[in-house]
Amino acid sequence: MERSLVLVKPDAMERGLAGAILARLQGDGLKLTALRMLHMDMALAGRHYAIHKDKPFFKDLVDYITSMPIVAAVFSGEGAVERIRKAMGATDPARAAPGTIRQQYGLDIQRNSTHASDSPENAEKEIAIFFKKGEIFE
Ligand code: 3AN
Repeated sequence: MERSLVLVKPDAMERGLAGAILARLQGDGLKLTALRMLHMDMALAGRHYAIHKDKPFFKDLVDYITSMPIVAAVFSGEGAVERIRKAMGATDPARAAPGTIRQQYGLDIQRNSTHASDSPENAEKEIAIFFKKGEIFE
């Protein structure tokens, strides 16, 4: 079964939206198969955002994602990666389609409430950063 890593980011945690975001994805028929609350440190953030390490916004992004505890989850289902990215909407909440999570909750391109894996291959890499095998319940 296809899997995706979902993060509820600091702006959403601060506003008490973790439950609403997880419930929304469960309501879309995706199965919650792992869940964890953690405070990401610089090393973990650097691994998770490795592809952005040369971008001008990298430092801000790492400072932001390490600013408070977040929720990490694995969702499983057929076509999970694409379905979750659709439910979340565009990276920039201002451009996210009506009814999407980022359109509803996102504040700006950095404080966009959620992260989701962008391909099944990256999902497996990202899941391995946050969860051990025994912590995922298919
Ligand atoms: P997505 O999260 O939609 O896959 P990515 O992977 O392009 O988007 O970007 C990862 C994260 O980096 C975004 N969620 C956002 O928080 C941040 N980000 C992306 N582009 C910018 C930008 N131009 N300025 C500030 N932050 C950005």
